[in-house]
Amino acid sequence: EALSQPLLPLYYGWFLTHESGHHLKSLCNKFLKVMKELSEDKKHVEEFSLKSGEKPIDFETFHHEGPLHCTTKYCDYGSAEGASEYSEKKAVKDNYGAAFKLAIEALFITPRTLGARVKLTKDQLLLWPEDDEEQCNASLPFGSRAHITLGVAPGVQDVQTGIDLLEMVSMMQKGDKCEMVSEVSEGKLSYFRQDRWMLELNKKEEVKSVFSGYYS
Ligand code: ACK
Repeated sequence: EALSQPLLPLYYGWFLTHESGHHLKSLCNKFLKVMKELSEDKKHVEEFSLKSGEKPIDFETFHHEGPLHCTTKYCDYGSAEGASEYSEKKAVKDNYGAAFKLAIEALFITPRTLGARVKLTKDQLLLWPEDDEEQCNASLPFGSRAHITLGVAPGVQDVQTGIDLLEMVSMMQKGDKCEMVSEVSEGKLSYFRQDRWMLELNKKEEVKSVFSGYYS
């Protein structure tokens, strides 16, 4: 028997296919290898010695649970503000279960999080929630938070990945981006102070995904 009330998910988002998830993880491992080599290279000791009192990044302790995905709207099963409005949107209903290609433009790492920055198309932005507070506060372009969490440090929540990304995007907008550290074969690696790094890929990586809700 059908329920009279709709069920709202923990979040809506694009879920990577098995194959694309695999592909993204191997790209990420290459990035971590570059970072590890850099951290062992004496030339870059400065960038890796933290002055903010945080411990240096230990890549080995990062972990991620659940499916690889790019969150659009966090609904908390309906408790989050704007959850039911979002689920009623025409774009959300029309695209539920549809397949999308997502473009990965960068990978980033901080002492707390490891993620992939997603560049959304106009059509994909129709599924982006209008009420992203942090993004509005920092007056960043719509969809700036779009990312896939690949790992978080022990005791850190996944939501931090998007917050870390927004901070880096905000610094980039202000021209506050610290120096480009090196050109590696995959792209340009930049350092953002306090052990934050971003690898802007020369060639955007495409991953396949399905737009859906996560209910567990
Ligand atoms: O890595 P994420 O994008 O960060 O995917 C997970 C997913 O929802 C399930 O926890 C994201 N998430 C959690 N809380 C929030 C929030 N308040 N705003 C936006 N995304 C959130 C989390």
